Amino acid sequence: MTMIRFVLGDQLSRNLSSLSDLAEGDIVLMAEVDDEATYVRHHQRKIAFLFAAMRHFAAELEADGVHVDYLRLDGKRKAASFGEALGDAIARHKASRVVVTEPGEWRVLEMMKGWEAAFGVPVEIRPDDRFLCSHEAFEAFAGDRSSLLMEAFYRGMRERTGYLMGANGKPEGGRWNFDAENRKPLPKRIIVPRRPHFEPDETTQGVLALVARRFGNHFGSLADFDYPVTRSEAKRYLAWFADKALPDFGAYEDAMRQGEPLLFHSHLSALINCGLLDPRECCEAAEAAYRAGTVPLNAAEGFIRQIIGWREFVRGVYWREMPGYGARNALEAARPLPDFFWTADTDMNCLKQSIGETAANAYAHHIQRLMVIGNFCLLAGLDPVEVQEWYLVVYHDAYEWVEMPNVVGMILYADDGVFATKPYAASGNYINKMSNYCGHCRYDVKQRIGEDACPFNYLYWDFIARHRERFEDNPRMSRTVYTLGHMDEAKVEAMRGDAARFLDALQPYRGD
Ligand code: FAD
Ligand code: DLZ
Ligand code: SF4
Repeated sequence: MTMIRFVLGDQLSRNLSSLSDLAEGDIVLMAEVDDEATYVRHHQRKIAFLFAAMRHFAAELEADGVHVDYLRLDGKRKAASFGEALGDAIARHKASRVVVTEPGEWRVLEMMKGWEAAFGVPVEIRPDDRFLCSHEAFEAFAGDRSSLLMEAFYRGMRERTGYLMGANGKPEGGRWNFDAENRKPLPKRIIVPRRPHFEPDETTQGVLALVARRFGNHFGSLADFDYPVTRSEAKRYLAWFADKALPDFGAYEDAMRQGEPLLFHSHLSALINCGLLDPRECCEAAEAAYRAGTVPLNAAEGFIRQIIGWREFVRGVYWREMPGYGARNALEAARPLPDFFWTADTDMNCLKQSIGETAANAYAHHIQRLMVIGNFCLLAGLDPVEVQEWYLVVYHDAYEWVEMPNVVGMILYADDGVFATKPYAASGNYINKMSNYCGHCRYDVKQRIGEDACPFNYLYWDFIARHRERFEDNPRMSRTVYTLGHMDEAKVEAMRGDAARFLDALQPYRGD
């Protein structure tokens, strides 16, 4: 009666539901498979991070006496896909039962559902209880509503978890949300804390060489890889964040600065999403720092909201709206992704910096993803399917459950407002207020028309004009539509002419 417990690359948690009753004689199967690295051509750094984390996780299980059957991409025994890895392992070990934890993507869940019939053994798919909100709890929250508010969901999560709750059942500090104290531009003189480095050990170096060899033609760079790849490194990084960066996380959460890709952000998403950190322990570290008086409430609350609020919420939206969510295109956007998304070769400095940092680090922080790159995708009317693939490829924390709602719902409004009350559209003014990018740009953020005008300005008004009918009755957009209606007609014509010329000149990407 051999049992196989198949653990995927984003399930590297000892408290995983599929490992909860691990017994002697059981086999833990893990597999580096070509299909997962290439069904979209993931950033080299993302593949390296995940393979290094998988190999270390397997080694730690083995050190604890667990029998791990680990297939390396460059090993003697290998498999091209999850199905092949499992089928071969069932035959090899004469296994009579398989246990898995549900995956983070619909595509993989569909595969899993076919395994029982394909391999003739029972396959038990267990819930992923590393998330704090189960599918059932999310359904109970969402009911049959056609639009969902994250803030309402978040309040429920605060009550359920007890995080930052006062003894009287009221939220700590008397308010649920302290964003009024956040969203500040960065003062000129502020010291950004230096990050700890995690030197690649022999295992990680082996993975880096493998990825360079096999996926060297994928997007991005492997240079100076120093991200945590083990549970203990991840815990050290969390402790460093809670101590050194979290105190200023809230205030400067929306700020951007050239040459500072991380500022006060946690840089923990990839570690949480692959299972090396538990979302609960991240919230508990933030709350403990607040209770100890080393972190202000606006910072601790803002951070906890991102995790038990946004992170859990978008996961709920993904599973509720699938299948079919990825095909939504309410604004009928169809323009191909321009080549500079893969090269960072553009005169628009904010995009050049944000995409360049994405290539270097497989990371950009939320405001770069949302208000620079995402804003451009929205205003330029880029094809939602191409935009989704780009975001899934380039970020080391990207899995469909989290990437898709952020792209389809948050940046593109392609779902017609399942959870965004209005599109996150902004002109250059916003970027100028929150960053120093414009000071280094060939365009002039103050101009709306002409050769030197910031493209975000004319693209913004062109977007409003294109979608005026859809948005004129939206209470959060009607003032903007009204302003457009009262602008000088010749000015609007000129901006729309500039927008058309700019968009026509965009070159789609043509190959490697
Ligand atoms: P911090 O700024 O330190 O925030 C703390 C944590 O909150 C993050 O680690 C993350 O776990 C969570 N979080 C914050 N915002 C969100 C959000 N909107 N959705 C889900 N979790 C959130 N996040 C991913 O983990 N994977 C993705 O593929 C991804 N794609 C995105 C695509 C777009 C278009 C946008 C606008 C956002 C996307 N995000 C994604 C959300 C967010 O940008 C990243 O989680 C964040 O930038 C990661 O950096 P950090 O760990 O430093 O986050
Ligand atoms: C992202 C990824 C990559 C690149 N490679 C592997 C792999 O070789 N083996 C593996 O188990 N998981 C990998 N992953 C993560 C999976 O794509 C992820 O588990 C599914 O998308 C479900 O979320
Ligand atoms: Fe970006 Fe416009 Fe500023 Fe240039 S001027 S950095 S394009 S917002």
